[in-house]
Amino acid sequence: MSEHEIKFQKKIDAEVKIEPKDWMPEAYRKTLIRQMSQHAHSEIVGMLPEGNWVTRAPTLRRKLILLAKIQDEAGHGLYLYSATETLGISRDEMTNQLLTGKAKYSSIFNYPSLSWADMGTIGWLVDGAAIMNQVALQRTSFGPYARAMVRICKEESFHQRQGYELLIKMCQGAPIQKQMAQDSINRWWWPSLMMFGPHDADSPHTGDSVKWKIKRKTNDELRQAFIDATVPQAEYLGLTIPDPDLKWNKERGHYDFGPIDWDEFWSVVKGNGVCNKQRIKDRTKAYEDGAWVREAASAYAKKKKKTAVAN
Ligand code: BYC
Repeated sequence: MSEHEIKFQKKIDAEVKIEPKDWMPEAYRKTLIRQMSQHAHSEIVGMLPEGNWVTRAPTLRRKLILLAKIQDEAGHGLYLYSATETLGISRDEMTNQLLTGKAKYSSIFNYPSLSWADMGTIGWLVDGAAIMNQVALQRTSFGPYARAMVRICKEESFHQRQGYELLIKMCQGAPIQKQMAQDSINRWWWPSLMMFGPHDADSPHTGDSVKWKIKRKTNDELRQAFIDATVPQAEYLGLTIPDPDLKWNKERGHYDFGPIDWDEFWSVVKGNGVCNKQRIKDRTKAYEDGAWVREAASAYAKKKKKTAVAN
């Protein structure tokens, strides 16, 4: 280990945040750029399954809530892109990596949103899983990432609650509404568990990320905490989690659960999910349609700079 590396690790161990201009190992910077840009892309791509239902929200109140949530996701993407830029990568480069398939985004957003109940389930399970991961990230070692997560977590908890409230209403409604909610959980439960990433034994990045305190908890620890918190919520709704092996284990003090289909996970991550192609097509179109806004904004910034210099 070099002297720089020893000093860096000492700082991490003493819980001192690493800031953009501090010395950091190249591998730390690379891991952060990879994880944070993947996180930002997930927020932006994550707007698409919900955008699908804005025009079909059943009431004005529900439409307003959904729109507010989707706008929040755009904001999260922006905080995260800005925080990642402090590591020396440009927003254009990150967008290019997403659109050319070089950068990943969360597997969950390659599943289709087929019914209105999915708007509740995405809030409850998908945002619920996201919060479980993001609460830990508020204490991540890189300052700009940790600070961005504080605000994101506050907004995510509103998202989770609005989803759960939507499902409470559906479960108290007509039998067909409750059936829609059940069908929705049947489709989203396992993909939500996959959001936490592969088992720790198969996770190549966890070792370094835990050492550098980028990750405060491992994939399996967070997945277990999510299951433990969510099962009683499903019981309250009167819905069944689609896992015959799910059972409280008194000795462990946790729920045991069935095997996750990792072949499905890797197939989706590699681009073969139901919606992968459509998601990238939609993001590419949005990027191209927005070109005139970027051009106008930089022309305006240039003009302002010129005027400031002249004065
Ligand atoms: N999907 O060594 P591992 C939201 C990849 S959005 C796709 O465990 P790591 C919301 C991983 O990248 C919230 N790929 O990796 C928005 C790696 O591949 P590469 C999104 C996955 O990084 C709108 C390989 O598998 N949250 O809340 O240590 C509406 C090996 O994995 C996935 C975040 O992004 C996956 N699920 O741990 C509603 C949180 N899992 O890069 C809601 C920030 C793993 O070597 N990210 N891979 O090619 C993290 O905390 C970590 O990156 C992960 C993975 C826990 C996801």
